[in-house]
Amino acid sequence: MTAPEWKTTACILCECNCGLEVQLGGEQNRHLVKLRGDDAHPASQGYACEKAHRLDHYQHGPDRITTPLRRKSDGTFEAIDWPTAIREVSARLARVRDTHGGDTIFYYGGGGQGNHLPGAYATATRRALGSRYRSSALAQEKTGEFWVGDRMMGTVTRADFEHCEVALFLGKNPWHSHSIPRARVTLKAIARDPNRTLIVVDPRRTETAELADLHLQVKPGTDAWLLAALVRVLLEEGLVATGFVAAHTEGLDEVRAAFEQVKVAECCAACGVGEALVREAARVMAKAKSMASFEDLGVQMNLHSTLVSYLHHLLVALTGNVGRPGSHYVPTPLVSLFGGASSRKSPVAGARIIAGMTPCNAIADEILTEHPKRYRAMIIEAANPAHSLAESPRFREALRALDTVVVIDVAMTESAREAHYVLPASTQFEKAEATFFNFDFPENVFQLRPRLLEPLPGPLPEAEIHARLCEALGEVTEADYAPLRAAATEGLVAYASKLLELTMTEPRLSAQAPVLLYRTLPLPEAQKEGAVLLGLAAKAAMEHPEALKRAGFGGEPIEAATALFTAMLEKPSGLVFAIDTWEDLRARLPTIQLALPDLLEELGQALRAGPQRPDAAFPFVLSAGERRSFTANTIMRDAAWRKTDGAGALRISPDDAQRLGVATGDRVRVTTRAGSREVLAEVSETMQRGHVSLPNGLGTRLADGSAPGVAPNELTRAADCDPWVGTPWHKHVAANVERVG
Ligand SMILES: Nc1nc2c(c(=O)[nH]1)N[C@H]1C(S)=C(S)[C@@H](COP(=O)(O)OP(=O)(O)OC[C@H]3O[C@@H](n4cnc5c(=O)[nH]c(N)nc54)[C@H](O)[C@@H]3O)O[C@H]1N2
Ligand SMILES: Nc1nc2c(c(=O)[nH]1)N[C@H]1C(S)=C(S)[C@@H](COP(=O)(O)OP(=O)(O)OC[C@H]3O[C@@H](n4cnc5c(=O)[nH]c(N)nc54)[C@H](O)[C@@H]3O)O[C@H]1N2
Ligand code: SF4
Ligand SMILES: [Mo]
Repeated sequence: MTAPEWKTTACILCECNCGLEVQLGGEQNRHLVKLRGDDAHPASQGYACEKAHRLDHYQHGPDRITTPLRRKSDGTFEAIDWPTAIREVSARLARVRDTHGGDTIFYYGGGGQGNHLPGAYATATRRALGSRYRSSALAQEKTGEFWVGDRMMGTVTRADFEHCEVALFLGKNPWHSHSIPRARVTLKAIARDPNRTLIVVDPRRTETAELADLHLQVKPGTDAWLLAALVRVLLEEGLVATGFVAAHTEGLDEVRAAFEQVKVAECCAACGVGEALVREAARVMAKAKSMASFEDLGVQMNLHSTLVSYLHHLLVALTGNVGRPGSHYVPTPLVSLFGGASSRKSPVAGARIIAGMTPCNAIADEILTEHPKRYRAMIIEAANPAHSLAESPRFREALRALDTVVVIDVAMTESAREAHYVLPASTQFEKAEATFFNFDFPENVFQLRPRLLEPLPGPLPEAEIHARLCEALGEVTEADYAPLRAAATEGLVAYASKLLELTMTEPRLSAQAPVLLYRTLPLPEAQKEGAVLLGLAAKAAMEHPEALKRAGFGGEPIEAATALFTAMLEKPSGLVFAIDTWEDLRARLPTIQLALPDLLEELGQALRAGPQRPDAAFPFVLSAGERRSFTANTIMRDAAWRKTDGAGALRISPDDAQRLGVATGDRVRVTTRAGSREVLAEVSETMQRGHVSLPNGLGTRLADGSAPGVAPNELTRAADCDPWVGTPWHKHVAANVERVG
């Protein structure tokens, strides 16, 4: 017997989307039986972590839905056929649009960690409905960083950990959460090299902290004090990169003046890190040839999160770590997911819209009101906000108050259970898919993964669902397709020219470009859903001609776009689509604005008030949603996929455990101002006293009614969020812990 062939795909469990090779087998040859990292993937280069090997639990999840569902008046669901589903969903949404305005139809999601084509197709449906407000998980994690980055340097940066001398992780545990290519290889290389320094800021002794040269083990929620001290040391000890600061920034004097009030010793006492260690860290950062840093959920979902983002940006700018190898850069995106501030506000709560997104924590407020412009309908696609957003009970209540909720998902999720209609999607291995998390530099990578498996008869790819919805809404017809089908017979360039001509002259067709492409561009079956990429490649060719040209896609935009698109089809393991240079990046850098007066004001207030003191009734700080070896948001719903920590234990320090009389495996009750849950305890040396931690992605309800672990947002409150951008304080929830029984 010959061995089964290795097929190309990618992992879908975190933003790295490592390239994979898979052997199929098992029943009907539909199981992913052997998986390995794909050496030909230009970014991951053969790397994959332990989670990827268990992807068959996603493909064969126990909650898979295979037919459209409609809610009955008694709350249960009935199966309906696709023509009925499309007719009723489009009619109900059109009625909401015609009665209350398309701006009351809210769109949530568009992609998880590895599937971003649905969001691209959904733009056609959104525009057909006149929908104007949307959001996604990014608006509960990254919008503070976007807002600060945009105001300081007009953009968001990423960093070059592969070549940095100093690596700084702020509220991030990349050993488990990754987010940088080949994370463990890179971390070990930095740790091993005596000339490089790994600095970790985390209250827990994480796997990454264990490797670190300097672990700044802050008290939970006090990063603002630590960062203020670090910046102050730079200013006080003359460690500012004066050449860079003079050439590329303005506002140093205001920053200096504001930092007069920062007392290093007091800040160190406030955050619980020794002053000598803080000074050493500041000196190491300042003296290094380069520093790469990454702030993540430990600070972005925590007290003073936007202020911390600002102080972090100051640290980077004052040490001159933008635009040189090993430091921060601005990747050339194929499709930008980032964006900055605008003057737009959400219609009811008046919340700041950043990168086009309503803050997640404000969504329920936008619905649970009598305001005439409240959201009336919601389309939820490839996301599970009833589980992932703060204060799940209130979010469920908001969904129940809507006229129409449509969920497009592969599984019967917590969100799907609240829907009026559930539309089943093909899995990410049953259609072509792609990630827009493309952040590499100077060579940036893109992969259009062909489908691995024949689609099941019931579910449809999102491209097909949106095309059918737009057709049912009357936005696009066979007559619109005809000229494109004709042009396609003359080749890709003729086709692209025709598409450009049609979409430039008619706004309706411009809005429907994804559907036009999907319906008329002839592609191999296994890559069919990639059609929209021709349009996105054209946009990239117009916006970044130089970077694309360096990667071999030069010429007129149409030529460049068609060449790039052809290469995507020909290279299933991914390709370099853009090449930048550090010189070019430096030349394009705008003047960095060091002084943000509103945030300097918040710094002053924080320093005067001191860190939050615990409430006697809730003496613990709960971090609700830690990334562990076997967590992957709610993409994996099969409890059996977890090789370890199946129960999703609460981690607690040995001191606290002893005081409460708790041992590993005992049941404890965690109570917050929002709710109370029982869970198993794990006594862990990694935790400091007063800090407890629950994993993310647990507590999903399975078909048999069981729900191992705790759904973290049963314990959080929507009002507990950042005053500027509304990001939640999930890592800092006041809690009590008691022994059960
Ligand atoms: N295994 C796995 N990997 C994932 C995911 C997954 O579900 N599972 N999800 C992906 C996604 S969507 C994201 S956004 C990333 C998130 O990646 P991370 O941000 O790295 O993940 P977390 O574990 O949520 O939080 C990071 C750290 O913050 C620390 N922390 C808690 N409180 C504080 C504090 O007060 N100060 C500081 N400095 N740190 C604090 C925690 O101890 C924790 O180690 O992970 C991605 N990767
Ligand atoms: N308390 C607390 N809450 C948190 C966090 C935390 O740390 N603590 N972390 C937050 C963060 S950073 C994030 S990113 C969010 C993640 O939360 P969400 O953005 O809501 O997304 P996921 O849990 O990743 O769910 C992805 C959904 O996509 C579905 N899906 C998978 N493949 C496909 C497909 O091909 N098509 C379609 N249509 N659907 C598909 C899955 O079944 C699942 O329902 O959670 C956030 N919530
Ligand atoms: S979980 Fe992330 S790091 Fe691990 S294999 Fe998948 S994409 Fe790569
Ligand atoms: Mo995330």
